Amino acid sequence: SNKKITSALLSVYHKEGLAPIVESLHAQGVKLYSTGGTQSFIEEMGIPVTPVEDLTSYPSIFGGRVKTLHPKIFGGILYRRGNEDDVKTAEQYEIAPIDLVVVDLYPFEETVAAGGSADDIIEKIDIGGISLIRGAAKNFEDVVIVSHRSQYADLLRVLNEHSGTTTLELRRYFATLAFGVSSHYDSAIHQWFAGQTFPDRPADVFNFKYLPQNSLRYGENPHQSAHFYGDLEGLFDKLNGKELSYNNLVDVDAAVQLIDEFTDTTFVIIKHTNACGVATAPTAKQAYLNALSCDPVSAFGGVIVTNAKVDLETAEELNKLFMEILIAPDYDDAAIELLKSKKNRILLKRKNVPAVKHMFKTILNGVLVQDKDNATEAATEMTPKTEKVPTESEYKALEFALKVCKHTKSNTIVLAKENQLLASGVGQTSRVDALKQAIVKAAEFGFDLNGAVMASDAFFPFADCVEIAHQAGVTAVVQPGGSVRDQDSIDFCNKNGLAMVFTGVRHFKH
Ligand code: 93A
Repeated sequence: SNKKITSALLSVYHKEGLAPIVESLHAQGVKLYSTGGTQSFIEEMGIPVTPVEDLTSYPSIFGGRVKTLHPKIFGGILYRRGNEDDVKTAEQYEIAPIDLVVVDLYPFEETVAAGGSADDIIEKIDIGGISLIRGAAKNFEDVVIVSHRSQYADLLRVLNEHSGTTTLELRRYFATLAFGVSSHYDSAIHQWFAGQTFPDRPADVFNFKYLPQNSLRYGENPHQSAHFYGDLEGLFDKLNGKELSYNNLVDVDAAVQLIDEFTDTTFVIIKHTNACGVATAPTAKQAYLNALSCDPVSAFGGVIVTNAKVDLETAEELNKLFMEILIAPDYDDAAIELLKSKKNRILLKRKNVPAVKHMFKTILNGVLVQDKDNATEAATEMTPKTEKVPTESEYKALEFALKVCKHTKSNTIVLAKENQLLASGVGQTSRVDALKQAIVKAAEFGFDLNGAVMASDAFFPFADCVEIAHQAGVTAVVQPGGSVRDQDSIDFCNKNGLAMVFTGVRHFKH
């Protein structure tokens, strides 16, 4: 099944890198065919070449739209050299074999990226080239297909080190690359058309599968293999540390989403996608220390994110904690030096690039797509439902609590004060359990809940949550409202002097 290349069709858009291939083919005595521009390029090198027009007896017509689409060309590529009938037919119609096809397609994606007009873009839909690629790849038994200029180096090795002889295995390898090229090319065309035809469909539904594929060492657990489709380098500069794992990436996403809720100097500590520490303070160091104090046990091995530049005094505190990842918009030089002292510690410097606008989740035999939860309710969007109205400080605390609540797994209850998360109950099957968990945690880490506020991701179907919260010292509550029994909770608050506001916006996170 070893085959020596005796003839080649070259039809390439970008001519760079082609000269050494032409020289080498010529030196091996390979007969060359080519299309107009490629033909001129070869002729300028002083090397003989047969124009495809001589094979087809047709000129290039319709502005080049039809140049290679002809049985003499496709027959020469596709006939089975080992099939008697095919060989006879080839003789009968004087179809010469083409053993090597080198194509570099019209630059469709580049034209879209450069903001070309629709006419311009459509003209860049390659027909003949893609057909040459498909045909030659299909007949990998007999034909070598080089489908992109990035494969020239591979081809040169075949020519120079193996005198143009290929194994079946190698031809199959080139065919595999070729179908990758053709499917990518057609996907890009589909993506562009879909964007024009269905302008309201989320663009990243079409886009995400075109993102670079990164192999991960493993998935959520070591026995699961995994990939990340995305452009991490576009989002972060990695200044230090090991490779990000699947779970790291999931936590980085959670961290970034939560920190983006805050404008004042804030630190967030994430553990398994939930916040176990959040605090806003006048200085970065204070914000970090307050966030850490929320639950220093959970913070161990966590992912930390801040919206402030990390200075040396903050780095000195951070350096005492074992953490997986630190994300910041910037670092002082001295801070980075110190933090680099642990070689596995991942230090990310965040770039100011927006992430995708939609969320995907596989379920059953399909994918759910939804907008991200971009709603954040300010105090002005909170409607008091009780006789007592929250104080200014309570309103600030309610806003703070709600931001954290929104980014915590349901069912969730968040207890907070003005600038600090005190405790939360996360991912519970009942909201009462979430509240009880939060109260126990707050006590464990020494927080007095008197005067604290409570946020709930969804409405209270019974008065039990406000009752338990009141016993723990909570004085103000924010919830979406909307239960048929809202009045039960309102009545309890009125009787016991709590303030409660409704937002009308639910923040489930499953
Ligand atoms: O317009 S096409 O789809 N019609 C064709 O028959 C055809 N054959 C090759 N474009 C066609 N090609 C493409 O022309 C190749 O894929 C390559 O990108 C380009 C090379 O043209 P030239 O050699 O004239 O520069």
